[in-house]
Amino acid sequence: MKSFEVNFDGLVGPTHNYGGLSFGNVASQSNSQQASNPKEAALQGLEKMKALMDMGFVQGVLAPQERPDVGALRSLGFSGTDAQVIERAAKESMPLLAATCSASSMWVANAATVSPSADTADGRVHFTAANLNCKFHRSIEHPTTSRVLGAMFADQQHFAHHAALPAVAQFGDEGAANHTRFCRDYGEAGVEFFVFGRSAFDSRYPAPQKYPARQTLEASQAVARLHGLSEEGVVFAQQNPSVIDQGVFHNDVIAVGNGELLFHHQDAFLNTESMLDELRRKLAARGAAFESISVPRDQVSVDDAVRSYLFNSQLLSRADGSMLLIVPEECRSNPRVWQYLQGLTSAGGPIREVKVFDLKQSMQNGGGPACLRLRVALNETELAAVNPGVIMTAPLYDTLTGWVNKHYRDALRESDLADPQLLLECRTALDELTQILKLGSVYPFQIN
Ligand code: SUG
Repeated sequence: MKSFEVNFDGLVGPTHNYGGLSFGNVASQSNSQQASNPKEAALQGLEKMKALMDMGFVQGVLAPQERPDVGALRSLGFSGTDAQVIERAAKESMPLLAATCSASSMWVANAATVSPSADTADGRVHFTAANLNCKFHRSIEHPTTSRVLGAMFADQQHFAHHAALPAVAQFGDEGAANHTRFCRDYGEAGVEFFVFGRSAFDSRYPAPQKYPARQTLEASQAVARLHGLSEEGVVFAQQNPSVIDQGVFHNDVIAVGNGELLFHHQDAFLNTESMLDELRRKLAARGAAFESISVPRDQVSVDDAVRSYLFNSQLLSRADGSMLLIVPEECRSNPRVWQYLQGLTSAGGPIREVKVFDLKQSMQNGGGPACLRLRVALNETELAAVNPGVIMTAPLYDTLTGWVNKHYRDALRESDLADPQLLLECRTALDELTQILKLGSVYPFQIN
């Protein structure tokens, strides 16, 4: 049976703004308080989705969330009408209002961890929503994420959904951003690679000193158990704590994998050689020939990797067996990274072509091409069971660009977040979107 990797991209929400909310994420911190352009952000994302669809990849779309999150503000003691809740939060605690306005659900690589049916004990595709509990603005995403994923992958014969892990730092889970799957073919059993930043219970694992390690070993192990993965089908590896301290807040900022290939920075991991050996051995047992490309620090420094987002790229398999790398514009404007990429594609290795996309609006908050997509490997039967409303087509692209142009503002500053009209605009837009994507009622304002 044919199988595919489907990329579900997060649609940028109408409140996209630069709140400076993510300590440890260099871009988020350095662009704090700049004016954002939500319309441009959403259109840039849609353009990438359309381009991949036009290249022949199956492309899906994942809906944004209702913001400001009035329910979250109420849970923190702000009361009155929705407009009063927003007004009081703006007056008493702008940081809380900014957090509840973040459009951060667009980085759907953090929405969930997904294991394809070929890897799981019960032969279903498993999803665990990420608790994202390292940052308040992200910790409020998972209830709606679960409802949206449930509406997209509703068929229980093929899809199993798990609630987010307990919301404590010991089980900090950032979803697919710290998870990669290797395989010979998407439909065959593969090896799932979980990368963690620290251990919650075992002090033998070193931890970063300056910035938080968002993912724990214990969270990754729990997800692997929930998904029914076998011992031979998983590898756990620790991120190098010193790169976390240089701004690598997720593994997908320093490594990307696809098929039988891991493309990573020389300094990405601890105990790199033994980890690569384990991957090689476990993949060989699956009939796959694992390969890795290590980018040397003297060609591309960790700082260049963080600034350019070289590794936050999409590594895609083409019909002829070669691979394509989708990178952000920031890679072309960095001379060392661009030179490295020229060498890479002409070296006769698996990566033959690089395509560049302008995703500046998202990049300024630390979200590159890989952050914007959730990968779901599906066979033909499973793909047919996905809600067809969320699969990108030329007419859907036209409808969504029209929808963005109709509802989104082209400038948003912190002071605009206090405008109660923004909530109404968001609700009106999302109500229409649930009809476009045929999701049913997934948002708090629709359910209450
Ligand atoms: O969690 N930025 C996100 C970026 C997530 C990137 N995702 C992956 N690497 N997969 C984060 O740090 C910034 C929001 C702000 O500052 O307004 C933010 O949440």
